[in-house]
Amino acid sequence: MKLTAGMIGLPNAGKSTLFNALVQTHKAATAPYPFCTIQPNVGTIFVPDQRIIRLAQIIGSETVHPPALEVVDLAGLVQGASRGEGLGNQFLGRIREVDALLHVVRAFPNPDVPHPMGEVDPLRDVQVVETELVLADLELVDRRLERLRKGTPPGGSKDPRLRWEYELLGRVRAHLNRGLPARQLEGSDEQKDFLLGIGLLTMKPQVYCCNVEEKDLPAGSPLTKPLEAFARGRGEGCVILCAKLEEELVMLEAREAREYLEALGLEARGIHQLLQELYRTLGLKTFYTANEKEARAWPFLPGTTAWQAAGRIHSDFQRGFIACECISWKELDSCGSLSRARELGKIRLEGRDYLVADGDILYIRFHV
Ligand SMILES: Nc1nc2c(ncn2[C@@H]2O[C@H](COP(=O)(O)OP(=O)(O)O)[C@@H](O)[C@H]2O)c(=O)[nH]1
Ligand SMILES: [Mg+2]
Repeated sequence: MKLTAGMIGLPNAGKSTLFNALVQTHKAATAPYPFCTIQPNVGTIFVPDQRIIRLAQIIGSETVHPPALEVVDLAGLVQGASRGEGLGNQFLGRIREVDALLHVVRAFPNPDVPHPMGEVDPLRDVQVVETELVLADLELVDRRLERLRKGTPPGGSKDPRLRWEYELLGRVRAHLNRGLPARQLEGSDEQKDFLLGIGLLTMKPQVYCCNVEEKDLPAGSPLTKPLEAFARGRGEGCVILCAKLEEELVMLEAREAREYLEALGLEARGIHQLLQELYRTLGLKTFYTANEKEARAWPFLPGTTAWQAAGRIHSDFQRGFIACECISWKELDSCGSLSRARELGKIRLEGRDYLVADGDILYIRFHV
């Protein structure tokens, strides 16, 4: 199971350009026409991770597999999508399937690329897209409330679970009606899980990605400030990058790319920051497995047990799970080798209910 980020934004925001940079291919066609992207493009993206490089060194692994996420380049959203405009409903259905949203926002002025709303205004664009998502969510909430009402006897339901749902949906409805995304509503974890589970689009964690002209790196421009302030106010991530530059960088050798970045006075690729922000927004942690053949990083959500982790690695590991040998990356790094760590008694033996921690290196003992 890979976690998936879906790219949303108005047509010509630079989604396909950024997608190409992220998956390091030229799979998605880019062009200055709305609806150039019709079939969603799916690709794998790797999150930069220093720990796995050191881990592979210590163990002597032949190959290295950094944490991987899946990214989907969705068709552009236009005003009226919730009423079926553009590729409307089909598009909104695709968003329901992803775990997080990468909201690409145009902040490059280039007059050769038409803007669907006439002029470049990042905050307004975000609000246009958000309004469509809010309207789609309102429709979904109304349908559910209608169903609940139909099944309810006069005087109200006696079932506490239905009353709970009814009350929660009523609160969400009022919140959405004020134009606000469902994820900004206060609530318990149980309520949040429920709202995610029924497929509310505005519940999905979101990272804003401001696509600027190269000259506006790394700090952004007067155009990006209102959106940055808006994201900050909500406690959401907003990354400034230039999709075109990112796309050029992936075509260069690593050394050339570094020199190019240095010449521009930049410390790192924008997509690295974007991926880290995405990881943080999803609340992801990483565990590792490593042998002579390969070192592999596994993104996971907090609350994952050793038994569940075993199942991620191989179904046999889970079926025949006996125990799990475990050492933190930090301990292994300071011991310098697995044998040394064993001598020092740093390798713990954990049972199936052990809660995996960020940076754990796991060796599953199993018998089938
Ligand atoms: N000047 C400039 N043009 C860009 C940038 N990113 C994308 N474009 C151009 O904008 C047009 C639309 O980009 P595309 O990635 O297809 O947008 P999408 O509709 O959101 O998928 C293409 O002609 C791109 O070359 C950028 O950062 N700067
Ligand atoms: Mg596109």
